[in-house]
Amino acid sequence: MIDCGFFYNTLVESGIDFFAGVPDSLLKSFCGYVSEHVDLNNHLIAANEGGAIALACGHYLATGQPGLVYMQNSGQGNAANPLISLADPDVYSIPILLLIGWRGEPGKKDEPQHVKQGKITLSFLETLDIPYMILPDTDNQAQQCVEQAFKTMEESSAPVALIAKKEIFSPYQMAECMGCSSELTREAAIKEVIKNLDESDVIVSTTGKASRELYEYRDSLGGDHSKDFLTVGSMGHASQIALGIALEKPERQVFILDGDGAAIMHMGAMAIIGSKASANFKHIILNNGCHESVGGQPTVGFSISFTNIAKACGYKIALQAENLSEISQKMEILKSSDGPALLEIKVRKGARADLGRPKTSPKENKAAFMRFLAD
Ligand SMILES: Cc1ncc(C[n+]2csc(CCOP(=O)(O)OP(=O)(O)O)c2C)c(N)n1
Repeated sequence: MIDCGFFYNTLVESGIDFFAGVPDSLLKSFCGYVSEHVDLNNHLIAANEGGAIALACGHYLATGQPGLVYMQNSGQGNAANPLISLADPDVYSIPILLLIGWRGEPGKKDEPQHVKQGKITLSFLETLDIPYMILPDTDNQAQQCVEQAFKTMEESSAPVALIAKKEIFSPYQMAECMGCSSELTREAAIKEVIKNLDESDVIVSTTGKASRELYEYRDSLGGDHSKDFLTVGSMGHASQIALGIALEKPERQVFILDGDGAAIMHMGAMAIIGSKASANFKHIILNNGCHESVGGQPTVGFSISFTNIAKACGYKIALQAENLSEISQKMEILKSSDGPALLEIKVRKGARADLGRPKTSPKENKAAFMRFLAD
């Protein structure tokens, strides 16, 4: 295993003084270490991976120094455009060191949404002509690997990638982040939302543990998952999936259970939602101020106003709740008012340690959901 502090120092000694990225479960320890050791001007948790690439490009333009961009391989798609049309040697030729967590590595068991991305992680980089190295699992070898990556990056003045396999970094425990005084858990908030829904209502739920909690709650109620579409991958796109449904099914209320990190990742979605007078569209953001599903690294969720953003985008109403009785009260208003409507629920960080994963496949989920919608 590689010690996070050692790896961080190796990067700094090589000349990295700027970090940007979107956290990943495989990079949890490293991301946590960076969050606690780099000041806020030199470490930005970006809205999405494309934004992280652009931030590192800006840093390079201003300083002549390459930045480090970390991401889960799920973010390669978001990063592709600025890698191809900004940093690429055929365009501005900007060096960036990429650190990519390899979910779905062939031969290792992982969730369905990671399998394809895992298979194409390396060939994707090859297609983009980005040289890569798979991080070896000792400190000294990792140091040599970083030195080699720097040499290649300096010679080409272009991005170079380091690939991190599962459990490559030794555990690093981040201190609890402050911010939300709420006692309410995301899971309890989800249960309260479901309790307040009508029989015909459907839900599109966001990437990460929120969907897993929703799935387990439905299991505990008898196992009918047909009203829920679980957005297991495609982080940040759940609200547009919901809008696509809402526009075609005006007789049904369509609820989206979003995360603050996911909502911020593709926040432009809110402008499009607000531009459609979709009376049946009901957006719920479970705001815990962090990317809880992948380690709890902070988002800017607690320093922005989702309700003001929603109103400015054209949502008809935007409400807030912080406890169970407020949720039940605001859900009544949400259901009886014309949308697009928003309810932001402030929840605390954390999840059950024994939280399971969906036992049915995405295709089974899709088929059941479509049958329910067609009824
Ligand atoms: C494009 C992309 N980048 C990163 C990830 C890894 N990832 C999965 S869940 C998650 C955190 C989601 O945070 P938030 O929406 O705030 O929900 P929370 O986990 O806090 O409930 C991240 C970063 C991903 N799945 N897809």
